[in-house]
Amino acid sequence: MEMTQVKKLADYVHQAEKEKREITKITSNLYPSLTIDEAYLIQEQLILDKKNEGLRIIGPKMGITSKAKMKQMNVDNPIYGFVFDRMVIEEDEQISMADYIHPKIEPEIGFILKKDLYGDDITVEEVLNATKYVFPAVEVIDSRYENFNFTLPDVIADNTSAAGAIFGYKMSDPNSLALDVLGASIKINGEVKAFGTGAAVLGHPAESIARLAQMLFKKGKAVKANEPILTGGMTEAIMLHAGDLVEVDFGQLGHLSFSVTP
Ligand code: 0L1
Ligand code: MG
Repeated sequence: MEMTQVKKLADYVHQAEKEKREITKITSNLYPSLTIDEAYLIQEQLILDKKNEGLRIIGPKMGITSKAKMKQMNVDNPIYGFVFDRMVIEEDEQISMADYIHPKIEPEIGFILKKDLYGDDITVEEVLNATKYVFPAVEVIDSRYENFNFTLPDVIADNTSAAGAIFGYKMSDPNSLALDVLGASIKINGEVKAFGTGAAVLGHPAESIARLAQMLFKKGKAVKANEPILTGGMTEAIMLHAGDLVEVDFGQLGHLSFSVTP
């Protein structure tokens, strides 16, 4: 793919994100043959463009980490993107629908490493030994594509729908909790909308970090210490609406709640 095309497509999704407007997926007409490698080139250009506008990466996020989602998209591997500073929502803030196109939320287990992880054969045990803290988190995803309708390369180019993140303040020792059997529920206006466990994330959320290390290793990069990492949704993503009071309960890991304004 020509660099001019990479830049054009990065700008296509970037403008849609800034203007909070839906676009047709890249593979519909603009570039039907888009491959995964080309999609990551577009994502890298998008990241560069955001940095040139003064935004800063806070940490990586994993996507398509559940068997159900992989089956739905007919893929075997998860994908990654990045959370930027402007996407971070403080624990006690409200979420405004006006900041998004059609936001959905996912409960996720966040990790902070105490040392970089670099390699393509890192084990769950090695990830846990390298982990400083785990914490409750909620990711806001807001695909820039109409009706969340995309192929895998489309969503990679769109920075894996990254749009917002609430990082809970409560930090836990990763070895004090069984992260695969830990549950998370989403209640909206008092009604349970979704429930899942850490095992929904590639069998164990630490495996998600191992897979992130594997993918970054191919690019000569490490999973960095001291950055919050979103490991992937423990439940299906739930659509937000103005007026929602959202309560996300992660049991021993903690609890997050927020309201949604127009
Ligand atoms: O974080 C995620 O798992 C979402 C990845 C992109 C898929 C989507 O937007 O539903
Ligand atoms: Mg997610």
